[in-house]
Amino acid sequence: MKTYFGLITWLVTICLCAQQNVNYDESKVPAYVLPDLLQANNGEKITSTTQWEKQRRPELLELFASQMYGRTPEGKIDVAYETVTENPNAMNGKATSKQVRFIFSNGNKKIEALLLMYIPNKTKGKVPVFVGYNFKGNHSTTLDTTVLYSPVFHLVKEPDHPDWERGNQTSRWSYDNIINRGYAVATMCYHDIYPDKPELRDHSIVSLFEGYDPENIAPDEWQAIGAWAWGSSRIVDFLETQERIDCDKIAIMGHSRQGKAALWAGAQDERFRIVISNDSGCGGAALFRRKFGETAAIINKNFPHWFCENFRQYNDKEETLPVDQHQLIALIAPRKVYVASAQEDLWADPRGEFLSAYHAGPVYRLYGLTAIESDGMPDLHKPVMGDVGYHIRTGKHDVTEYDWECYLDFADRHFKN
Ligand code: GTR
Repeated sequence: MKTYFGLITWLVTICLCAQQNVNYDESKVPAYVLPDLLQANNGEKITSTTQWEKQRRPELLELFASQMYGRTPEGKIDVAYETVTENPNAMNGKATSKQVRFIFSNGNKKIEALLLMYIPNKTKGKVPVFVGYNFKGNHSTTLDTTVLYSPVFHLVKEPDHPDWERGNQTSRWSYDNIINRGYAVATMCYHDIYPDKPELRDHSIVSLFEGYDPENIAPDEWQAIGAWAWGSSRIVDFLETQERIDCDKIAIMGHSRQGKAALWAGAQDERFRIVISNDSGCGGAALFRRKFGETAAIINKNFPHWFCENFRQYNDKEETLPVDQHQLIALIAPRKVYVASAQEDLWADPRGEFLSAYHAGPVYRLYGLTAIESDGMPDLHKPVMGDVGYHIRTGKHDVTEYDWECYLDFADRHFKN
């Protein structure tokens, strides 16, 4: 069954690429000039971290908000937490599990989400934590039968799709390894925050905010990626209430569309001390100007509910974007950032993902931190781990045990010294 679905996904991707004229040829990458990280809009050179923080960083945040991901509303909505289960003997006694219902409300309407946490028992006191969304429900990340289904399961589940079955995404969540190495983990199904279909916007948390009008969307209004980023910050708000969690050591890990959201969350919310992008590709770590693999036009067509409307004006005109993705990565400085690619994941443009991490370097150097030194890609399975990290592994678009090993090593380096 799984192989059958794998084959279908592969065929669909091939057909989409053929239809959409996708470039996979490095020699056809156009010559491009990246927008300058360290030159302010008024032409001034940025030479200090103060100037970066006061002048250039806010300018770039504004551009990403108004031109790409949409603006995160400043208003707040109420969030209540209800602990649904707590088990001190989860994972054969190695961990304490917790399931917590988040109830978002604006007074008239409520939306619920479900957080699943595992906290190591062996380590006493506060522990660092990985935050990350799962794609198919908390129950898909583990065989633990006490783990509940996502509140929007009935709305988003593809009928008979094996990935939605209990435990079918366990390979993407190295819970054993994470717990053994002394980290907690907190995950939520991303559909709980914004069910990933344009027609389900009314079921998203976006619909709770003041001014929400499904018939009238402002060109810079936030969409799904903005909402997912917002939701991960709400997970952090909750973690701040948890006595076992070390809130100075929060990492966020996002895969693919969630890698895009993780980078945007990390750019906006400085409580994320490590930001990890796993195969995030177009609209995530990959440089738009390379036009390699998925492009702005393709992503806006296939996922019209991910980016703000303003972003559509850059379809087939990436060179006119006032930003590129190295600047998104630089917004995370001086906090740590890690970008990962997979060799066969050409759709996500591994080289473009690497180059973004590389070109974020000038801002890390401004802080006296270690950036990626060379624009030559590291060999397969040879991670680079300074303050900016990168690896490329063999295989497909996925999150693997190997990826987690690297993220844990990177976190050890920055959280345990
Ligand atoms: C693809 C999309 C990518 C990536 C991926 C995923 O279909 O084109 O941008 O986000 O989905 O999230 O798995």
